[in-house]
Amino acid sequence: MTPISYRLPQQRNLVTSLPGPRSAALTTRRKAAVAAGVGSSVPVYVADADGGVIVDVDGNSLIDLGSGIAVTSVGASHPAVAAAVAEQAAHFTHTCFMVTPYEGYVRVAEELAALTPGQHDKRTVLFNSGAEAVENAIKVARLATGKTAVVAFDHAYHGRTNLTMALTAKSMPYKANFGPFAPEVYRMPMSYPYRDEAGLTGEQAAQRVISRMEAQIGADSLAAIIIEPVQGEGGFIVPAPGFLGTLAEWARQREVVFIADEVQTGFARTGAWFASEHEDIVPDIITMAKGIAGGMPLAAITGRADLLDEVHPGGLGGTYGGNPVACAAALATLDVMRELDLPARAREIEAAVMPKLHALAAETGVIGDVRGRGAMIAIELVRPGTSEPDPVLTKAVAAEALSRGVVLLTCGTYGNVIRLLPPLVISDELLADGLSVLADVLREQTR
Ligand code: PLZ
Repeated sequence: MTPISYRLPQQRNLVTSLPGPRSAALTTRRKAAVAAGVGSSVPVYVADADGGVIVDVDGNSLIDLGSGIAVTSVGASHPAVAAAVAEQAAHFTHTCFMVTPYEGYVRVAEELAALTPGQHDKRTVLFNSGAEAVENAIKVARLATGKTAVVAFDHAYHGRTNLTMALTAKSMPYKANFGPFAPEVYRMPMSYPYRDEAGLTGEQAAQRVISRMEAQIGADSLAAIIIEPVQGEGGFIVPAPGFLGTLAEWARQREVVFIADEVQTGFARTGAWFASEHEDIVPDIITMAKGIAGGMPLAAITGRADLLDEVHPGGLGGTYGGNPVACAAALATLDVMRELDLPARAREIEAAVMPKLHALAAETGVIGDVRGRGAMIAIELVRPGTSEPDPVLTKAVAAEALSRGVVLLTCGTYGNVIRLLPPLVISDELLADGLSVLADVLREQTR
């Protein structure tokens, strides 16, 4: 990787036990002021963050292996992003693109047309969150096709708004008691190589979906298929090769809009600009957010011009969508990603991490599967000698790693997946230290 200069020392350093007294005091205040429904995986409060470290209000330096859920790929305070934000904020923070437009929005749209897969004519709309991007991709697909049904998959995560809750698979905590949900959403079996019957190919897994779609919905009623090319919250599930391509081809022939939800996988995370590229998929519409703007809230849909331009003027938008400060941050972030060749850096991280996790699997016997792409890597924890999920061990490992100064996120339908999503600018040394803590903890917990 091109050498990076960091503002904060890139070291794990604990000066109190966790949470320290200042974090504990904030937790008390929080309980009296913030709704209980908002959780935090880690009970320490942040004072600063840079590169691969998070410094808490008690002065502890933690290794960040989560990037705020795959957001801060260029770090949480990259100087180029911070400067672009300050510069734009000094001029105007908002005018509303639907009232008085500005160039930053147009430039982001031009960038996304060039970066996303496919050479076709494309159009873009900007939003504030991944869920909002997903909602709007479905709106466009329905209007453009004149059809209503939408297919989503087992283990899918697409957001917390009403339509995206309907698309999301997991009940607890995302959906339970929040219904009724939006209608015309159909759920299909995902390709999940670790848990599918042995030898099931991607094409066969796709045929299983296709025959169900034809029997239960019919292509004449189906507006869109939405899928994460590597599933995120559901457990970093990488479908078998050929699964995505077979579905995309079936959709293309039947005028079903193929939507790739790349909110978590996009922007260099998986070792390519977009995960669709690993399978040579050219989605009709791509949803994006998270990594796009170095931590500022921005989301987008980019897709076929003929689909997006079907929508009547005024049919898409929102007060803050494509906020000028967020657009400035995105333009700076994309420059940094190119300058540092972060897709290549994600592949380097994969090459450094995968062998260590495979060795740990052989040693401990509780890792049923090691999977992922680029710097989106996971281990699925199971009871020894079985494929039975072990969510208790998973939770214990994340908690113990935190107490030693490593922020590790979990995920998965069964709560038994530890996922690694380090900032792509993390140093080799810090990444190695974080992994050695994970290894130590897992060895101790399974002894
Ligand atoms: N699509 C593929 O991963 C967000 C959400 C965590 P928003 N994932 C993290 C949580 O518990 O809320 C996500 C995603 C994919 C859509 C979304 C939604 O993006 O920006 O959180 O709305």
